[in-house]
Amino acid sequence: MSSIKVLIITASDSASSGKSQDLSGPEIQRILQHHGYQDISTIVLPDDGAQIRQTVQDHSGRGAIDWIITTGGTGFGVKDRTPEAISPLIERHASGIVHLLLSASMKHTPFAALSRPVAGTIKNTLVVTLPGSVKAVRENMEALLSDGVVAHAIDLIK
Ligand code: MTE
Ligand code: CU1
Repeated sequence: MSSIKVLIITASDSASSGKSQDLSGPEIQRILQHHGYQDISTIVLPDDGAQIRQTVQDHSGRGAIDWIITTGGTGFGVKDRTPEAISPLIERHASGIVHLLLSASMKHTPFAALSRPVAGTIKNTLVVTLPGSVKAVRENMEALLSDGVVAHAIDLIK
C-alpha cells in the first residue's frame, strides 16, 4: 500500500468556506492509514462541478494519483453535483463498484438509495465517489477495503 497514491477530495460548500469542519475527509484518511496506505493528500472544494472536474482531471493519469476518493455531493440535493462533475471524465465505468457501494450501504440504511455514486477509471487512476457523512464514509470504505477489492483493482490498472 505504501506505493499507492491517494487523493481525497471533500466536496462541501460549508467546509470549504470554513463554516463547518471537514470530518469526512479526515475519516477517510484515518481509515486508509489503518489499512496501510501512506501516501495520502487531501483537498476541500465547494460543491462546484467545474472545480471538482478540473481537480480530478489534473490528478488522473499515469504517474499521477492511483486512487481518487471524493466525499459529498452525491445526494439528491439540488447542489449535489459530484457525480455529474466526474462522470464525463470516466473512460471505463465500474458499475460493479457502484453496485458494491450501494448494496453494502443498503444493509445499513434504505436512504443509501439517495446516494448516486459513480466509479471507474481515468487512464491509470481509479475514481470512486462516496457520500458526505462520516457514517456513510465508514460504511463505504469498509466495503471497498475489507476484502481487498480496491487493492486488487489498483493492481490491475497500475
Ligand atoms: N450510505 C451509507 N452507507 N450510510 C448512510 O448513512 N446516508 C444516505 C446516503 N448514503 C447514507 C448513505 C443519505 S441519508 C443521503 S441524503 C446521501 O447518502 C447523502 O449523500 P451526499 O452526502 O453525498 O450528498
Ligand atoms: Cu439523507
